[in-house]
Amino acid sequence: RSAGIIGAAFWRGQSRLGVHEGPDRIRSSGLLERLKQQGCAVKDYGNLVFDDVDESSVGLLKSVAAVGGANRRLSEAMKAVKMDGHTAVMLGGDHSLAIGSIHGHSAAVGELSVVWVDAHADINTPLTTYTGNFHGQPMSFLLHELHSKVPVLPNFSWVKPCLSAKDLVYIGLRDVDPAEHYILKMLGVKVFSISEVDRLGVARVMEETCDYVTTRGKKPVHLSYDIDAIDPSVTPATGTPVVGGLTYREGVYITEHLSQTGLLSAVDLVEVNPQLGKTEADVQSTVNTAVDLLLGCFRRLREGNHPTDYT
Ligand code: DIR
Ligand code: MN
Ligand code: MN
Ligand code: MN
Repeated sequence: RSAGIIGAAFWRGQSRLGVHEGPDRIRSSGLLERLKQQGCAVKDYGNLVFDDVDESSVGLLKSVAAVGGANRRLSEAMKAVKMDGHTAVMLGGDHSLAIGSIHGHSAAVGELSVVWVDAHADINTPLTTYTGNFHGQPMSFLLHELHSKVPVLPNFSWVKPCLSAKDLVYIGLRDVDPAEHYILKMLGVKVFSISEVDRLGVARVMEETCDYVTTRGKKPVHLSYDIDAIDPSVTPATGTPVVGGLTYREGVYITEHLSQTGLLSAVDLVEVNPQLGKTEADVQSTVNTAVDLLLGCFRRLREGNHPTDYT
């Protein structure tokens, strides 16, 4: 078991400065060392270098060509990391990067299941968005079912839908736009909103998530984790915090449980914005939680581990 880490210091999928500092802050909090300590081989592919492209808007849509171009690069990098045989880790950056991450993952391994942990559904199309931010839209580019709803955009012609709505599970939703809610219902997407976490408990939610995923064919799992899924009292340093989120323990449990299935093939950890903490303690709490979520993805158990647990 090995981790292949890609930094994607990209922020133009949303408007708040600082989210590009995520990858380096997460690294400097000891992610690589701690993965190695827990017996995981690590290869750091460094931070991607993105072309300087035209940052102009198309209608309401912000930085269209930049988002398309950055994701193209990420898709190629992700594919290469999977071809090298690692469990891929994409450190964002904003959540628009899931376009390239999931696209590249699927290009390497074929059909995927996606578990999307977020306060938001990020399933607006370029026509339903009212913010114009691409971090609220990545899923619309990835789903076969929404292909006909997505217009042609500069630097996006390389994106081919690679995911079926039945292979997507959401956990933690609590801020869903009306059009997004309509899309989720229309496509029959499996959603465990934060209310379901309240009602069922996180253990049952994860059992049902894994049952759902395994009955659909045990495809490799892509976990896309937006740090704003966690309650802002724990992870305040993020661009669009929403009250009433997952506890630290629920958040880590999700990663522990998925890791134990042996199906986890790639992870995104996005939307950590070190410039948005009011204090250094806010930033550290956010970054440390991000690190703990990633350690959980690589077989760390809070009860403790010993070397054979990791193999
Ligand atoms: C909103 C907010 N639904 C949008 N989305 C966020 O911009 O489309 N996603 N914050 O992470
Ligand atoms: Mn998100
Ligand atoms: Mn979010
Ligand atoms: Mn198709």
